[in-house]
Amino acid sequence: MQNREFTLNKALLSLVLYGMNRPAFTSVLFLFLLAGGGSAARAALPAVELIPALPKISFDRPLAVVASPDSSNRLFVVEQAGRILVVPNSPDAEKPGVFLDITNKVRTVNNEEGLLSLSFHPGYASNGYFFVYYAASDPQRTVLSRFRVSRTDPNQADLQSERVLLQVGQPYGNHKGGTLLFGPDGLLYLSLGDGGSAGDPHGNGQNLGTLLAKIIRIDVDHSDSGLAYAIPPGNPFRAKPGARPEIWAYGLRNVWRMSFDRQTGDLWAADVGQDAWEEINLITKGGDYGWNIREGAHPYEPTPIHDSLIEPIIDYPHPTGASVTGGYVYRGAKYPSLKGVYIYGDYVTGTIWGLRYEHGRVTDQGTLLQQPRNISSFGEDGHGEILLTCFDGHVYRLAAK
Ligand SMILES: [Ca+2]
Repeated sequence: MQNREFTLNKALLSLVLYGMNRPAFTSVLFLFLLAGGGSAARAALPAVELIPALPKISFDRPLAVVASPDSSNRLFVVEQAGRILVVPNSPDAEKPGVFLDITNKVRTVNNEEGLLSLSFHPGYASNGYFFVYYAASDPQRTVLSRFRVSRTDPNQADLQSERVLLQVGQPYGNHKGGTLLFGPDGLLYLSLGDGGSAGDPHGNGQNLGTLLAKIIRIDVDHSDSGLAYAIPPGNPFRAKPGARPEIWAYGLRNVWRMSFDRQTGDLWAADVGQDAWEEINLITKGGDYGWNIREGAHPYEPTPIHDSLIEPIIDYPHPTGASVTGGYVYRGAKYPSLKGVYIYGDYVTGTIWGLRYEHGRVTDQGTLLQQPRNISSFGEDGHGEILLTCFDGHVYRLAAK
Protein backbone atom coordinates (compact mmCIF):
# COMPACT_ATOMS: atom_id res chain seq x y z
CA MET A 1 0.00 0.00 0.00
CA GLN A 2 3.03 2.21 0.19
CA ASN A 3 2.67 3.90 -3.15
CA ARG A 4 -1.00 3.59 -3.69
CA GLU A 5 -2.60 6.23 -5.76
CA PHE A 6 -5.00 7.98 -3.52
CA THR A 7 -7.73 9.13 -5.87
CA LEU A 8 -8.12 5.70 -7.41
CA ASN A 9 -8.20 4.17 -3.96
CA LYS A 10 -10.91 6.51 -2.76
CA ALA A 11 -13.10 5.80 -5.75
CA LEU A 12 -12.73 2.07 -5.27
CA LEU A 13 -13.41 2.30 -1.54
CA SER A 14 -16.61 4.19 -2.21
CA LEU A 15 -17.74 1.53 -4.66
CA VAL A 16 -16.91 -1.24 -2.25
CA LEU A 17 -18.65 0.41 0.65
CA TYR A 18 -21.82 1.00 -1.32
CA GLY A 19 -24.11 -1.94 -0.62
CA MET A 20 -21.84 -3.94 1.62
CA ASN A 21 -22.06 -4.45 5.36
CA ARG A 22 -19.10 -3.53 7.52
CA PRO A 23 -17.47 -6.97 8.13
CA ALA A 24 -17.64 -7.89 4.46
CA PHE A 25 -16.37 -4.48 3.50
CA THR A 26 -13.47 -4.76 5.93
CA SER A 27 -12.41 -8.15 4.50
CA VAL A 28 -12.52 -6.90 0.94
CA LEU A 29 -10.63 -3.80 1.91
CA PHE A 30 -7.98 -5.83 3.69
CA LEU A 31 -7.44 -8.01 0.61
CA PHE A 32 -7.34 -4.89 -1.52
CA LEU A 33 -4.65 -3.35 0.66
CA LEU A 34 -2.69 -6.62 0.77
CA ALA A 35 -2.79 -6.70 -3.01
CA GLY A 36 -1.03 -3.37 -3.15
CA GLY A 37 -3.98 -1.04 -3.02
CA GLY A 38 -3.99 -0.11 -6.67
CA SER A 39 -0.41 1.06 -6.72
CA ALA A 40 -0.21 3.01 -9.90
CA ALA A 41 1.63 6.24 -10.09
CA ARG A 42 4.07 7.68 -7.64
CA ALA A 43 7.04 6.94 -5.49
CA ALA A 44 7.88 10.42 -4.36
CA LEU A 45 7.47 10.01 -0.61
CA PRO A 46 10.60 8.86 1.20
CA ALA A 47 10.83 6.11 3.78
CA VAL A 48 11.67 7.43 7.24
CA GLU A 49 13.20 6.10 10.43
CA LEU A 50 12.96 7.02 14.10
CA ILE A 51 16.11 7.99 15.94
CA PRO A 52 16.08 8.30 19.74
CA ALA A 53 16.34 12.02 20.51
CA LEU A 54 17.02 11.59 24.23
CA PRO A 55 18.26 7.98 24.43
CA LYS A 56 19.31 8.19 28.08
CA ILE A 57 15.94 9.33 29.34
CA SER A 58 12.74 7.35 29.71
CA PHE A 59 9.52 9.21 30.41
CA ASP A 60 6.30 7.96 31.96
CA ARG A 61 3.58 8.03 29.27
CA PRO A 62 4.94 11.09 27.43
CA LEU A 63 2.09 12.82 25.59
CA ALA A 64 3.73 15.80 23.98
CA VAL A 65 7.12 17.31 23.25
CA VAL A 66 7.39 21.07 22.80
CA ALA A 67 10.46 23.08 21.85
CA SER A 68 11.58 25.91 24.09
CA PRO A 69 10.18 29.21 22.85
CA ASP A 70 13.58 30.88 23.11
CA SER A 71 17.12 30.21 21.93
CA SER A 72 17.93 27.87 24.83
CA ASN A 73 17.40 24.70 22.74
CA ARG A 74 15.53 22.84 25.46
CA LEU A 75 12.71 20.35 25.06
CA PHE A 76 9.66 20.22 27.31
CA VAL A 77 8.07 16.78 27.62
CA VAL A 78 4.55 16.43 28.98
CA GLU A 79 3.83 13.32 31.04
CA GLN A 80 0.18 12.27 31.18
CA ALA A 81 0.03 12.03 34.98
CA GLY A 82 0.67 15.76 35.30
CA ARG A 83 4.33 16.61 34.97
CA ILE A 84 6.27 18.69 32.46
CA LEU A 85 9.94 17.79 32.31
CA VAL A 86 12.63 19.99 30.79
CA VAL A 87 15.81 18.76 29.20
CA PRO A 88 18.53 20.04 26.87
CA ASN A 89 17.81 19.01 23.27
CA SER A 90 20.81 16.72 23.09
CA PRO A 91 21.31 12.94 22.84
CA ASP A 92 23.70 13.27 25.79
CA ALA A 93 21.03 14.68 28.12
CA GLU A 94 20.63 12.48 31.16
CA LYS A 95 18.52 13.84 33.94
CA PRO A 96 15.51 16.00 33.15
CA GLY A 97 14.39 18.76 35.45
CA VAL A 98 10.81 19.01 36.68
CA PHE A 99 9.43 22.19 35.14
CA LEU A 100 5.88 21.70 36.44
CA ASP A 101 4.25 19.06 38.62
CA ILE A 102 0.46 19.27 38.97
CA THR A 103 -0.16 15.56 39.47
CA ASN A 104 -2.23 16.47 42.53
CA LYS A 105 -4.69 18.41 40.31
CA VAL A 106 -4.83 16.09 37.32
CA ARG A 107 -7.39 13.33 36.87
CA THR A 108 -6.14 10.14 35.23
CA VAL A 109 -8.95 7.70 35.95
CA ASN A 110 -9.58 7.11 32.25
CA ASN A 111 -6.86 6.27 29.74
CA GLU A 112 -7.68 9.49 27.85
CA GLU A 113 -7.50 11.81 30.85
CA GLY A 114 -4.42 13.54 32.19
CA LEU A 115 -2.30 16.58 31.48
CA LEU A 116 -2.87 16.69 27.75
CA SER A 117 -1.23 19.77 26.30
CA LEU A 118 1.25 22.59 26.72
CA SER A 119 1.66 25.76 24.70
CA PHE A 120 3.97 28.72 25.26
CA HIS A 121 2.69 32.25 24.81
CA PRO A 122 4.17 33.95 21.72
CA GLY A 123 5.47 36.61 24.10
CA TYR A 124 6.98 34.06 26.50
CA ALA A 125 10.41 35.68 26.41
CA SER A 126 8.98 38.78 28.07
CA ASN A 127 5.90 37.55 29.98
CA GLY A 128 6.85 33.96 30.88
CA TYR A 129 3.31 32.69 30.31
CA PHE A 130 2.48 29.17 29.25
CA PHE A 131 -0.83 27.33 29.00
CA VAL A 132 -1.88 23.82 29.91
CA TYR A 133 -5.03 21.76 29.41
CA TYR A 134 -5.85 18.93 31.80
CA ALA A 135 -8.61 16.70 33.15
CA ALA A 136 -9.72 17.24 36.76
CA SER A 137 -12.18 15.78 39.27
CA ASP A 138 -14.92 17.05 41.58
CA PRO A 139 -16.63 17.95 39.40
CA GLN A 140 -15.37 15.96 36.46
CA ARG A 141 -14.15 18.55 33.99
CA THR A 142 -11.29 19.77 31.84
CA VAL A 143 -9.33 22.87 32.71
CA LEU A 144 -7.45 25.41 30.60
CA SER A 145 -4.98 27.30 32.77
CA ARG A 146 -2.21 29.82 32.45
CA PHE A 147 0.99 29.50 34.45
CA ARG A 148 4.13 31.60 34.56
CA VAL A 149 7.76 30.53 34.68
CA SER A 150 9.68 31.29 37.87
CA ARG A 151 11.26 34.75 37.90
CA THR A 152 14.57 33.28 38.99
CA ASP A 153 14.81 29.82 37.38
CA PRO A 154 14.02 29.25 33.67
CA ASN A 155 13.71 25.50 34.31
CA GLN A 156 10.99 25.85 36.92
CA ALA A 157 7.40 26.99 36.68
CA ASP A 158 5.84 29.06 39.45
CA LEU A 159 3.29 26.64 40.91
CA GLN A 160 1.45 29.47 42.62
CA SER A 161 0.90 31.34 39.37
CA GLU A 162 -2.00 29.26 38.04
CA ARG A 163 -4.85 31.26 36.60
CA VAL A 164 -7.78 29.14 35.44
CA LEU A 165 -9.14 30.53 32.17
CA LEU A 166 -11.80 28.01 31.28
CA GLN A 167 -13.41 24.89 32.73
CA VAL A 168 -15.65 22.56 30.76
CA GLY A 169 -17.85 19.95 32.43
CA GLN A 170 -17.16 16.43 31.18
CA PRO A 171 -19.88 13.78 31.26
CA TYR A 172 -17.54 10.80 30.67
CA GLY A 173 -13.87 9.90 31.05
CA ASN A 174 -12.89 9.64 27.39
CA HIS A 175 -12.70 12.05 24.42
CA LYS A 176 -11.07 15.07 26.03
CA GLY A 177 -9.43 16.26 22.82
CA GLY A 178 -6.66 18.40 24.04
CA THR A 179 -4.36 20.34 21.77
CA LEU A 180 -3.52 23.91 22.72
CA LEU A 181 -1.90 26.03 20.04
CA PHE A 182 -1.23 29.67 19.36
CA GLY A 183 -2.17 30.53 15.81
CA PRO A 184 -0.32 32.87 13.47
CA ASP A 185 -2.97 35.40 14.58
CA GLY A 186 -1.62 35.28 18.15
CA LEU A 187 -4.87 33.73 19.42
CA LEU A 188 -5.15 30.51 21.42
CA TYR A 189 -6.83 27.48 19.81
CA LEU A 190 -7.97 24.43 21.78
CA SER A 191 -9.54 21.17 20.61
CA LEU A 192 -12.22 19.64 22.83
CA GLY A 193 -13.63 16.13 22.38
CA ASP A 194 -17.33 15.31 22.34
CA GLY A 195 -17.41 14.50 26.05
CA GLY A 196 -17.05 10.77 25.63
CA SER A 197 -18.91 7.48 25.93
CA ALA A 198 -19.48 6.34 22.32
CA GLY A 199 -21.38 7.71 19.38
CA ASP A 200 -21.86 11.17 20.94
CA PRO A 201 -24.97 10.25 22.99
CA HIS A 202 -25.70 13.88 23.88
CA GLY A 203 -25.38 15.17 20.33
CA ASN A 204 -22.62 17.59 21.26
CA GLY A 205 -21.00 17.51 17.83
CA GLN A 206 -23.76 19.45 16.13
CA ASN A 207 -24.75 21.55 19.16
CA LEU A 208 -23.30 25.06 19.04
CA GLY A 209 -24.42 25.64 22.61
CA THR A 210 -21.59 23.53 24.05
CA LEU A 211 -17.81 23.69 23.75
CA LEU A 212 -17.61 19.90 23.57
CA ALA A 213 -16.72 18.50 20.14
CA LYS A 214 -15.28 21.81 19.02
CA ILE A 215 -12.15 23.73 18.22
CA ILE A 216 -12.32 27.02 20.06
CA ARG A 217 -10.39 30.27 19.60
CA ILE A 218 -9.86 32.82 22.37
CA ASP A 219 -7.81 35.93 23.03
CA VAL A 220 -5.78 35.39 26.21
CA ASP A 221 -4.29 38.90 26.19
CA HIS A 222 -7.58 40.65 26.89
CA SER A 223 -10.70 39.84 28.83
CA ASP A 224 -14.37 40.47 28.24
CA SER A 225 -16.75 41.14 31.08
CA GLY A 226 -17.23 37.98 33.15
CA LEU A 227 -14.56 36.02 31.27
CA ALA A 228 -10.87 35.38 31.89
CA TYR A 229 -10.25 35.92 28.17
CA ALA A 230 -11.78 37.83 25.28
CA ILE A 231 -13.80 36.65 22.30
CA PRO A 232 -11.94 37.65 19.13
CA PRO A 233 -14.02 39.90 16.84
CA GLY A 234 -13.74 37.47 13.91
CA ASN A 235 -15.13 34.41 15.68
CA PRO A 236 -17.87 32.95 13.47
CA PHE A 237 -20.66 32.41 16.04
CA ARG A 238 -20.04 35.50 18.12
CA ALA A 239 -23.40 37.00 17.24
CA LYS A 240 -25.43 33.80 16.87
CA PRO A 241 -28.08 33.44 19.59
CA GLY A 242 -27.57 30.30 21.70
CA ALA A 243 -24.09 29.60 20.31
CA ARG A 244 -20.89 29.70 22.33
CA PRO A 245 -18.87 32.58 20.91
CA GLU A 246 -15.58 30.77 21.55
CA ILE A 247 -16.30 28.21 18.81
CA TRP A 248 -14.07 28.27 15.73
CA ALA A 249 -15.13 24.95 14.15
CA TYR A 250 -17.47 22.10 15.15
CA GLY A 251 -18.65 18.57 14.47
CA LEU A 252 -15.35 17.14 15.71
CA ARG A 253 -15.42 13.91 17.71
CA ASN A 254 -12.05 13.92 19.42
CA VAL A 255 -9.28 15.86 17.72
CA TRP A 256 -6.09 14.24 18.93
CA ARG A 257 -3.51 16.69 17.84
CA MET A 258 -3.68 19.56 15.47
CA SER A 259 -1.00 21.87 14.12
CA PHE A 260 -0.52 25.02 12.12
CA ASP A 261 1.54 24.76 8.97
CA ARG A 262 4.31 27.20 9.84
CA GLN A 263 4.57 28.30 6.20
CA THR A 264 0.94 28.64 5.09
CA GLY A 265 -0.86 29.02 8.43
CA ASP A 266 -3.26 26.16 7.55
CA LEU A 267 -4.75 24.41 10.58
CA TRP A 268 -4.56 20.60 10.31
CA ALA A 269 -6.61 18.45 12.69
CA ALA A 270 -6.73 14.68 13.08
CA ASP A 271 -10.11 13.49 14.33
CA VAL A 272 -10.24 10.08 15.99
CA GLY A 273 -13.05 7.90 14.67
CA GLN A 274 -15.65 5.77 16.39
CA ASP A 275 -15.45 2.21 15.04
CA ALA A 276 -14.63 2.49 11.39
CA TRP A 277 -12.89 5.61 10.05
CA GLU A 278 -9.99 7.85 11.12
CA GLU A 279 -9.69 11.23 9.47
CA ILE A 280 -7.55 14.25 8.70
CA ASN A 281 -9.15 17.67 8.29
CA LEU A 282 -8.16 21.14 7.22
CA ILE A 283 -9.96 23.45 9.60
CA THR A 284 -11.70 26.56 8.36
CA LYS A 285 -13.55 29.24 10.26
CA GLY A 286 -17.05 28.13 11.23
CA GLY A 287 -16.67 24.74 9.54
CA ASP A 288 -18.87 21.76 10.42
CA TYR A 289 -16.72 18.61 10.25
CA GLY A 290 -19.64 16.24 10.41
CA TRP A 291 -19.63 14.34 13.70
CA ASN A 292 -21.93 12.58 14.58
CA ILE A 293 -23.67 12.65 11.22
CA ARG A 294 -20.51 11.46 9.52
CA GLU A 295 -17.55 9.33 10.56
CA GLY A 296 -14.78 10.16 8.16
CA ALA A 297 -16.39 10.58 4.74
CA HIS A 298 -19.13 8.06 5.57
CA PRO A 299 -22.57 8.12 7.16
CA TYR A 300 -22.71 7.57 10.91
CA GLU A 301 -26.14 8.73 12.04
CA PRO A 302 -28.99 8.76 9.52
CA THR A 303 -29.38 12.52 9.71
CA PRO A 304 -29.81 14.58 6.56
CA ILE A 305 -26.52 16.12 5.54
CA HIS A 306 -26.66 19.84 5.23
CA ASP A 307 -24.93 21.60 2.38
CA SER A 308 -22.09 23.16 4.30
CA LEU A 309 -20.76 20.01 5.92
CA ILE A 310 -17.02 19.60 5.35
CA GLU A 311 -15.58 16.19 4.53
CA PRO A 312 -12.08 15.18 5.63
CA ILE A 313 -9.30 15.58 3.13
CA ILE A 314 -8.47 11.94 3.75
CA ASP A 315 -9.70 9.10 5.91
CA TYR A 316 -8.57 5.53 6.52
CA PRO A 317 -10.49 2.53 7.73
CA HIS A 318 -10.07 0.18 10.64
CA PRO A 319 -8.06 -2.07 10.77
CA THR A 320 -5.52 -0.09 8.74
CA GLY A 321 -5.39 1.92 11.97
CA ALA A 322 -7.60 2.46 14.98
CA SER A 323 -6.76 5.88 16.44
CA VAL A 324 -5.19 8.65 14.41
CA THR A 325 -2.46 10.87 15.84
CA GLY A 326 -2.20 14.16 13.96
CA GLY A 327 1.21 15.48 12.99
CA TYR A 328 2.83 18.34 11.11
CA VAL A 329 3.50 19.63 7.66
CA TYR A 330 7.25 19.24 7.43
CA ARG A 331 8.96 22.60 7.02
CA GLY A 332 12.39 21.66 8.32
CA ALA A 333 15.61 21.98 6.36
CA LYS A 334 17.30 18.61 6.86
CA TYR A 335 15.17 16.44 4.57
CA PRO A 336 14.19 18.12 1.28
CA SER A 337 12.24 15.02 0.18
CA LEU A 338 9.78 15.63 3.04
CA LYS A 339 9.26 19.29 2.31
CA GLY A 340 5.57 20.17 2.37
CA VAL A 341 4.51 16.65 3.38
CA TYR A 342 1.91 16.35 6.12
CA ILE A 343 3.19 13.59 8.41
CA TYR A 344 0.74 11.72 10.63
CA GLY A 345 0.37 8.33 12.28
CA ASP A 346 -1.80 5.86 14.10
CA TYR A 347 -1.52 5.36 17.83
CA VAL A 348 -2.55 1.70 17.71
CA THR A 349 -0.79 0.30 14.65
CA GLY A 350 2.25 2.58 14.82
CA THR A 351 2.08 3.31 11.09
CA ILE A 352 3.45 6.68 9.96
CA TRP A 353 2.06 8.13 6.74
CA GLY A 354 2.73 11.19 4.66
CA LEU A 355 0.56 13.07 2.23
CA ARG A 356 0.80 16.03 -0.05
CA TYR A 357 -2.18 18.34 -0.41
CA GLU A 358 -2.04 20.69 -3.35
CA HIS A 359 -4.65 22.84 -5.08
CA GLY A 360 -7.43 21.50 -2.90
CA ARG A 361 -6.76 17.78 -3.23
CA VAL A 362 -4.51 15.03 -1.94
CA THR A 363 -1.94 14.44 -4.66
CA ASP A 364 0.24 11.88 -2.94
CA GLN A 365 -0.16 9.60 0.05
CA GLY A 366 1.71 6.62 1.36
CA THR A 367 3.27 4.77 4.26
CA LEU A 368 6.56 6.26 5.42
CA LEU A 369 7.24 3.71 8.17
CA GLN A 370 5.65 0.75 9.85
CA GLN A 371 6.88 0.44 13.43
CA PRO A 372 5.55 -1.09 16.65
CA ARG A 373 5.44 1.78 19.16
CA ASN A 374 2.25 3.57 20.19
CA ILE A 375 2.61 7.10 18.83
CA SER A 376 1.11 9.44 21.41
CA SER A 377 2.09 12.70 19.66
CA PHE A 378 4.20 14.39 17.07
CA GLY A 379 6.10 17.56 17.86
CA GLU A 380 8.52 19.99 16.27
CA ASP A 381 11.87 21.27 17.40
CA GLY A 382 12.71 24.95 16.96
CA HIS A 383 13.84 24.36 13.38
CA GLY A 384 10.76 22.49 12.20
CA GLU A 385 12.29 19.03 12.48
CA ILE A 386 9.74 16.41 13.50
CA LEU A 387 9.80 14.76 16.93
CA LEU A 388 7.57 12.04 18.34
CA THR A 389 6.58 10.87 21.79
CA CYS A 390 5.83 7.17 22.09
CA PHE A 391 4.46 5.10 24.92
CA ASP A 392 7.62 3.06 25.13
CA GLY A 393 8.68 6.14 27.13
CA HIS A 394 10.95 7.71 24.56
CA VAL A 395 11.18 10.81 22.42
CA TYR A 396 12.21 10.22 18.81
CA ARG A 397 13.40 12.32 15.92
CA LEU A 398 11.98 11.52 12.49
CA ALA A 399 14.58 11.23 9.74
CA ALA A 400 14.16 10.56 6.03
CA LYS A 401 16.21 7.65 4.78
CA1 LIG B 1 -15.49 14.58 10.12
